Amino acid sequence: MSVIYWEEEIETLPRVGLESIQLRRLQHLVARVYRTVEPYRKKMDEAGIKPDDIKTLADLTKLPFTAKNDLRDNYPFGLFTVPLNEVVRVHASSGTTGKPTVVGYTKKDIKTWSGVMARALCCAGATSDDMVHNAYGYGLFTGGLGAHYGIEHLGATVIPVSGGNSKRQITIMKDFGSTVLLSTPSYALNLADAMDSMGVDPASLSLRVGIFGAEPWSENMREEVERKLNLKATDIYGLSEVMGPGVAQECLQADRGMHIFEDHFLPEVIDPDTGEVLPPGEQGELVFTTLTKEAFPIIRYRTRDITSLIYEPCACGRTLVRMEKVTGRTDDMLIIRGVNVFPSQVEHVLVGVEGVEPHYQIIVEREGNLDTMQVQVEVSEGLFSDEIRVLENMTKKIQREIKDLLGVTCKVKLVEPKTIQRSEGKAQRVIDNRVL
Ligand code: DLL
Repeated sequence: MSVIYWEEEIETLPRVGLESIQLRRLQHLVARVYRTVEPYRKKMDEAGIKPDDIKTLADLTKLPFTAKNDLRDNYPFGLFTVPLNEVVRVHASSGTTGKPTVVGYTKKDIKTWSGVMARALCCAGATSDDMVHNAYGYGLFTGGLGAHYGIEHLGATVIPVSGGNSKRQITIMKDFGSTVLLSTPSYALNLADAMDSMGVDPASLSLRVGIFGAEPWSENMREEVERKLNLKATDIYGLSEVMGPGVAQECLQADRGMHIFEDHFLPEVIDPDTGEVLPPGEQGELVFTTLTKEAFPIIRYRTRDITSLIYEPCACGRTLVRMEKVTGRTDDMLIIRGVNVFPSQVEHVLVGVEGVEPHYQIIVEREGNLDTMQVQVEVSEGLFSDEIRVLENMTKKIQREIKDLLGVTCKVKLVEPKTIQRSEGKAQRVIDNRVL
């Protein structure tokens, strides 16, 4: 299979060349941010660091971190570096508590974003010949519009279908001949269900590749999605604070990891407790510094996403570092009676069990001083109408496998097909009823 690059020269640049571009851009960025954004200047002054102190890439660690709170404290536009009349678009992420975080883009930022997104599409094997079904939500969420502009920039045809109305989506896929699907992995499964209920065989469609992201998903989930939709499922990563979709993307050649578009987004992995930078390969919290953004650049942003960096060469020829699949977030880690549990680990177990559907929710309660975890999961139609004994065995099997993998005892409740709430965007995997 031949590799398609969007910007071959930069994507395959030897690291020395790449690092010299990164350093130049970093120095320029730090100077500009120091000059134009009061809250950044204040933090740097407090840390006793001036833009001129950034002499090598290693000096990045001298700069203070930026966290979600900094965005909230400066809501809505306090961290923008340009006047609002240069901002052509804003996006916002809702978050479950407090104020939303607001991000902005200049004309040039939109161009940069379309460029990295086109790169991501190419990385997944899409070309200008493709019919791209974009089922990420359009609106304040960066997924829909971010991907949309990248698809157009690539020269492919975009179907701006957004999320929801799954049956209509299947009809469109069939009639328009969609070849590439973009959606959250959980919504991809809803589309598979809709296909099934309409009696549409995925092999009769033209779908070839899926570009799924915006939420964590396990390897078992990948197999499930590939089987049910008859396509190759790839992972795309991004976050609004850094840009939106198109920060990193899996290629078709690597056996693991997403290439980070490091000429624009400079990654570090840190120990979330100490803030120390970890060596390549070690798992920790991902931190990003944007190198080219104008309206809303960000310095050492703590993403809370847990991953590690892979610097080994990739079979696709790209020299850009890869990040491992995100296993979870520092803030969605549940601590159940002292054991750290990520929803994605529970998913890994569930999706590997025959007869269980990939729709689940984890309910956490506090009984007395003890945290309890209940896993609710749908079982297939056939199994649900089976004898009680079969269901009991299944419950025990899941309980045992979770205990073996995670070391935590949980309750398992098998529920009827289609009873767990479906999402059109990001799935809500955890319901935390603890009053802490
Ligand atoms: O989710 C941007 C995006 C849209 C990425 C479409 C990919 C595709 P936010 O709403 O700001 O932006 O949420 C960002 O989502 O910090 C991760 O926790 C999570 N996330 C995004 N992509 C992945 C992924 C978009 N591939 C937050 N795997 C991030 C795991 C992901 N988690």
